[in-house]
Amino acid sequence: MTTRRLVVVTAAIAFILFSCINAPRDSIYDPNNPNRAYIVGIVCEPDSSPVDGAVITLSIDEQIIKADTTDDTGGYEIEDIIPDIYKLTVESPLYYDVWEQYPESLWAETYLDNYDIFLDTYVFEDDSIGTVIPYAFGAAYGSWSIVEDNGQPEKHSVPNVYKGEDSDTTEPAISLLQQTDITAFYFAAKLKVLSASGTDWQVGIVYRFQNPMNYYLLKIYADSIVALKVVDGAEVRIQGVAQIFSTDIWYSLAVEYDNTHMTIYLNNEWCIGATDGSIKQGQLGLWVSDSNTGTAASVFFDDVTVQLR
Ligand SMILES: [Ca+2]
Repeated sequence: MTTRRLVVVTAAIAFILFSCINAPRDSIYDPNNPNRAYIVGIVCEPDSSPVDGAVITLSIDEQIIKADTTDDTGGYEIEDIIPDIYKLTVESPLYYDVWEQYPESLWAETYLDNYDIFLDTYVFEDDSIGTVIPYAFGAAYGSWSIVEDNGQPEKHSVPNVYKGEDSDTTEPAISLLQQTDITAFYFAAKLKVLSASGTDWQVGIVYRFQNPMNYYLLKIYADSIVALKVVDGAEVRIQGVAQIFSTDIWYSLAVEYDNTHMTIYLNNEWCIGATDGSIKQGQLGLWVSDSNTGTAASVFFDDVTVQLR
């Protein structure tokens, strides 16, 4: 082999070796890839207003790898992320349950510029006992207050719950979330009727509430679940299903509503689908009624979820 040929062969081998050694740096899975992922975004409430002081964490197997805290504009930024699959969580010191996203693949060259996160569940943990109108709520008819309930912790966020009570024979008790003019949404709440209630208890959630005489209502009785609307003070049944409900048990009610179609879920399972768009928009809220003389309906509500569409 001539010297020149030896040099060429050596150079070729060196090039191949060099290429092999460096090849992984072009891989999105390589921790040495210089183009590491980042996430930038805003943490918001359901109405898009910013959440200050929310903590965003990236973790693997429950170990926190990176974290950031939102500023008063709700903004956060996590950079220089080692390529991997993460669990992304957001926790706010006030009012909300933990938000979680898993898996989130953050390989190199993953640039997430508008990763906005909506916290959507009101848990009442930061509203003091006795509060009549808790955070995010705006007005209440009848008797409402924040109380403690430490029972069945796996069924709801403890200890605080929002108690509604109706003891008169005329108007139901209604507490409304602050935001008005909501048309399309997902709205859910957990509720438990206390066994001290009379036999005529009726409880539920209201939506597109315009005034105490006009709104939609999803309510449960001891033996059925019914979607209806209240028009000029009179109930108009839309659709219902026979179902046994007991006191002292937590149930989850939810309504998903686009312009005209409502889908109703009981304990996170499809229950009723119906089309009705005569009331176009309004507030969301909680509802309790007992129309018998001498008895009252008492209900705990918790984990109220609002997602605007
Ligand atoms: Ca709670």
